[in-house]
Amino acid sequence: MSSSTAGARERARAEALRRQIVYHERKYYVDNDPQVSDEEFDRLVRELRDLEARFPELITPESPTQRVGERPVEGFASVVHRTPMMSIDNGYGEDDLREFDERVRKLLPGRAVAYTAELKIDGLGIALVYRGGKLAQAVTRGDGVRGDDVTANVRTIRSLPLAIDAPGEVEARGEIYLPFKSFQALNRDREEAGEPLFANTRNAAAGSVRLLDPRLVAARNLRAFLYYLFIDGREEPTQWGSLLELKKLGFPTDPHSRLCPTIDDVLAYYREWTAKRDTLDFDADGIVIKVDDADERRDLGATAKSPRWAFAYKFPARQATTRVNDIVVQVGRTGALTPVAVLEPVKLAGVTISRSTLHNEEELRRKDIRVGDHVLIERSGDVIPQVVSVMMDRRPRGARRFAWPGRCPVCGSKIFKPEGEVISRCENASCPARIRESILHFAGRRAMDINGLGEAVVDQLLAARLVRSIPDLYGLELDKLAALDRLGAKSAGNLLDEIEASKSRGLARLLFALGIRHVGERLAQTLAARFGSLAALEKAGSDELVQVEDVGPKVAESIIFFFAQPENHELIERLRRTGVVERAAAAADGPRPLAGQVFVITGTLSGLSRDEARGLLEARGAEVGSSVTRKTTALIVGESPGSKLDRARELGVRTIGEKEFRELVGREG
Ligand code: 3B8
Repeated sequence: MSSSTAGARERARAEALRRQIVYHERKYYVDNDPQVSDEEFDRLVRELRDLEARFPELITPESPTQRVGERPVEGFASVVHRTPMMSIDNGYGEDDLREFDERVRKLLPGRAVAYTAELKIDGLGIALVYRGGKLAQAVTRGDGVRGDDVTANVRTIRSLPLAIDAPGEVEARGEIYLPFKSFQALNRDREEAGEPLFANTRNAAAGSVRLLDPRLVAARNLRAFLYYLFIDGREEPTQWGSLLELKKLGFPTDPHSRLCPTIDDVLAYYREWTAKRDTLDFDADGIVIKVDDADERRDLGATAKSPRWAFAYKFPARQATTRVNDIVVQVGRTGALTPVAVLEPVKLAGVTISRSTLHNEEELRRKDIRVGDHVLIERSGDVIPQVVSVMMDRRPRGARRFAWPGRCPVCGSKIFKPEGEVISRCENASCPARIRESILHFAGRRAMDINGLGEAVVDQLLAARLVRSIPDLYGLELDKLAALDRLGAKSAGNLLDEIEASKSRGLARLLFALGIRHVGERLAQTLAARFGSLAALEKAGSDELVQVEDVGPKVAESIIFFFAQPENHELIERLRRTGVVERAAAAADGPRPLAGQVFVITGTLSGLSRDEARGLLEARGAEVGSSVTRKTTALIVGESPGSKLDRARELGVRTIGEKEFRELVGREG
């Protein structure tokens, strides 16, 4: 490495890059209006990193490359808040809200009190302190008086500015949360890794902020909304003004907040969001209303616990009580044993619930759930229903404690629970339950995507002994298949076509479909790109594997272990003989009919997530951008399109509907 020092040119370039990156981060996270594709953005970051690597003297603590610390922290120091972070009084009924309004107006005679209505984000309260325009400290709410200094972790949240354009002492307060999608991805990864799942987004956000390694926090996609601002100890004249000022300073604020001149407007807001809460990509558990005027707020003051000028009006809890009819143990693809409560069916937020996972043996014991118990269940967001608690006063006399099995309930093999882990596993690789789940995983949408091979068909194939393991799928014959219940000649033919087509889905999907522990969808893509063939990956040693981004010693070991198992070796050999392995590798660099075209997606597509749509396009060589530019080939428009549609019209970019999109990627709806 040369030991030259940065000249004026490099210094200016680094500054320009920093300014651009910060600008784009802000457009993306704060204004919800990205200006460049992820690729273009990454290019800027890469250039800055390279420049800073060559000239370390150019690095500043506020550089966007300096969000993530290199080392784990030892723990979190306890910090006293400059002013206490109080909690808000809350209620559930319309009467509670009206009562709040009457109380407020009685205390402020002659005033026409206006309110700001905000969504109540179900996250983790945080206070950010900036001094001289730089993020100095981030402290959790804690008990309201003192919290934990989590600055190193909060710095990794890319939606929060490390520097703001305000020289004095600024304190901004708000809520850190985890979007649903990131929450689900996190739980999927944890499931694959055999780690316990987070019950809801709040626990996941809180758990993430308290990780000791900022590098792990950075990977969690935490977000934040700010709602409270002091500048040099002073507030803006109104709450609405605070929100505007926060945004002006570059802080993310919830775009759904509304200024409400009367309590009836607040009620309308509440009703609207009670109905629409499931359309949000984060979890909100109610609304918060605040007296808008700062003088009025000062006059109202606070009780010992809560301000008199704010009120949290919770959405109706998505809770219900029902009876536990049975407790069973399910065996997953990896052999993990999961206790499940079989419930007396009950309606909860429009969905009939008849089962609820109890996660693991420890959880079952901790909550002391017994067959015959009445339990309180809850659904938060679109998360699977959870048993919150047992209603002890309703426990029947004969309530039966569940005896944890000593052997696999399906195949009777020994079960194994590693020291220090909470999950026990069936170790028998040919356990029928494990085979069933492996086939379902293999055929799944995100894996080999064999349409029509769902639970009912797989169960029939196994029962009829037409399939005993994954490779058998590729030897199925039409007449035998058509003879199965409820599978006529036509659907049997379609299924065979799908199975045949699955051979060419590409190496990444095949790698994911194999169900190697710790190899999720994303890592499968990385590995496929890096190794290009299954044979090359099979031969890779630990040293070579850990060179790959996102592969640590634990993951490398798991990959090597997988290929070392004789039964996996045989599985792959058999897949090779059917042509799956070669065709998957060939498809990885197969035809790219959409190469050179750039698509952008807006709105929701029916029965297809954005990631899936993106996958379909990218698999055909197209690029998927995050914002409409002159280079965009076409904008794909789903239900409730956003501002990208306006932008496309402005630029005269072609728009296509869902039907046309499906034709484009050769996917019938
Ligand atoms: C005063 C105002 C506590 C809160 C507040 O989305 C106070 O305003 C508070 F003492 O906890 N979770 C919000 C949220 C939370 C609070 C708030 N505003 N939007 C939230």
